[in-house]
Amino acid sequence: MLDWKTLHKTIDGVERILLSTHENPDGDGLGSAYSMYHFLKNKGKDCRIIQISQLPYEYEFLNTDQVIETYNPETHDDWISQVDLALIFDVGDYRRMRQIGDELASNKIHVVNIDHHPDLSDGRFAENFINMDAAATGEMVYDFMKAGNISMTKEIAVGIYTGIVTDTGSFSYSNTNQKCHQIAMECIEVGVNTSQIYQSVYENSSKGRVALLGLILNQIEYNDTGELAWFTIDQSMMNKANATQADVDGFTDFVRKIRGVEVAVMIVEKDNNSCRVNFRSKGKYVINGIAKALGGGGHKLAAGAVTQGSLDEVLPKVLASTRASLADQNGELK
Ligand SMILES: [Mn+2]
Repeated sequence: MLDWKTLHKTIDGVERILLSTHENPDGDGLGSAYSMYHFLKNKGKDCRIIQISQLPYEYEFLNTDQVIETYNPETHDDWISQVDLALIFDVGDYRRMRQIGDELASNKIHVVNIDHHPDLSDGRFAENFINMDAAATGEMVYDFMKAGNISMTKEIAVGIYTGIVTDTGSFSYSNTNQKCHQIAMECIEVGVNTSQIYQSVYENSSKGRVALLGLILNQIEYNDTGELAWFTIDQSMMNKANATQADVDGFTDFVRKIRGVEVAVMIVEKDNNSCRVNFRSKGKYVINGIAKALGGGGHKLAAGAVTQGSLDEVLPKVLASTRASLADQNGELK
């Protein structure tokens, strides 16, 4: 059990608090920050959610009163330099805060990590609250509220519910457990509109996203056994579909749905010298070791990395290490 009471005490002793999450934020990081924001506002704290990326459209429903800000050095650095505390959600790696992390470090701010991923940035956080058994960071925020006897408000519940529903794929992935459903029940009791959140997150695809999906569907490749499926997205496809980096989120989950596919891999060309790689597994194979070897990390069945090199360089490297890992786990010769 994590010592959430200590965190409550830390918060009670300070005034100005920054909340943040990783670049390309998802429902868990944003929802967790949103819950905590409302808890802290209710306590009269001076707090802001500032994150590095453009807010994905499907999470605009969390942006009531424009509480989720995209980092801008000119308007934020002064405020950030004077915070007493920073609470970072779901980040996995300190570096995934980008310039916000640099600002916090150069101002020697006390930075607390709240996450269900292992921390890949050893020692960068002043304090770590890590629970790798939690289905979502939102579940940890729930535990934090319970430990402080905080009653759920609708706003706190909306954030927690969003974190859990997105990280469990709407209560479908193997990390879904009884507690997820129990928390969901509590959220519904205080008025969370679950179908509205579902529609915002899952029935809100941009036309660019659908056009890009159309381009990849004919390009999925498989290994001999059909257990491994992969596809790539280069810059020309992004341009043709008029898609953004955020539009590719979820494509790997989509390919994992194919019958017989155990592991799905997506490689997206970010620029001429770096690629984003995502791995999803149905459960037969653990894939975060492959992601870690590429400089990333994540969960056993959902992981990723941003790795140096052009798409032409990265693709064979990723396929070789994935094939080798699958063969190892199958006990076969490479
Ligand atoms: Mn998460």
